[in-house]
Amino acid sequence: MQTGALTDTLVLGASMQDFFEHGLNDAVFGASLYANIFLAGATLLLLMWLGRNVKDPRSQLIIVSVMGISAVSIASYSGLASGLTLSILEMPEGHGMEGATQVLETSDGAVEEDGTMVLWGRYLTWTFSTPFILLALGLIAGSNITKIFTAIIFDIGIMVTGLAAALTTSSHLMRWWWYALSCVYFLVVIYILLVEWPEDAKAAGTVEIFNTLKWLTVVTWFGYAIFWALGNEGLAIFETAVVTSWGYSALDIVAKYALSIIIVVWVRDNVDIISGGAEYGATSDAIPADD
Ligand code: RET
Repeated sequence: MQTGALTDTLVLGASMQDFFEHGLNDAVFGASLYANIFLAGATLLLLMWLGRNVKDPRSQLIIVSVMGISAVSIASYSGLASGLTLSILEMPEGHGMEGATQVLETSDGAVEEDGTMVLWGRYLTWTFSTPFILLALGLIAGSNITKIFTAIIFDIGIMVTGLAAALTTSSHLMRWWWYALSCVYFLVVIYILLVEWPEDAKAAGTVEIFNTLKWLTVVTWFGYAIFWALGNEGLAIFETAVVTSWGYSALDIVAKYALSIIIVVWVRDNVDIISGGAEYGATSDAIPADD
């Protein structure tokens, strides 16, 4: 914390350095971040190694896409660990964390701040990582560009409105309004995953692997939505940022790293299915003229 004649008399928010030190000094909280930096890095290297001999461009696109998930994840968790993308926010009237305080373990000792800790960098970076998941799933399902684009656009909508829900401190109702909006976008993505893409995957001959990936994705993605609602940003059933943070970190392990490894192992062994068919992934039945 900064000290000095003027600043001593002001109520200061926690500094970026305080958050950084808290991540180092609170082992349980810090582990939820640092473990994921390590896991994302290790997954990225493993995926590079697993996919090293794949030459088919369409299969490579799927592999590059899932590598993008871990690459974004490293940046995401680095943002949180460095103290750049988290804040202590005072929740509005009626919220379960109204009037809460948060203790940060800094190197100068414990510092108590009014508010609850919000790791908003997660929602920001999910905006960039989750489209990679959907691109890979859409390509595996052999879907067309229209459906893939629709899924990705609504997915970005989920994350941006989720970020708004997390950061709104003016009104309790408005927080849940953002949450509801995010859920509407979420249902569009779930519809594509559960109804549209399984049909496409049947035609593409990838229905078996697609179904595995689909359930892994749908179940974990519902987990994120439920965790937000129960955590310190929502109903505050889990009151501390540590439980909320670990919840998301644990979900990430399945939704990102396990999913990526399953995808690359499958693609590597099924390049012929992925690249098969002249109309594969086309948006219409039209066949380009060969003149
Ligand atoms: C929020 C809160 C608002 C309502 C909904 C949410 C859904 C989040 C999801 C997150 C998935 C994240 C993944 C990250 C991997 O990098 C934003 C929590 C519906 C589905 C898979």
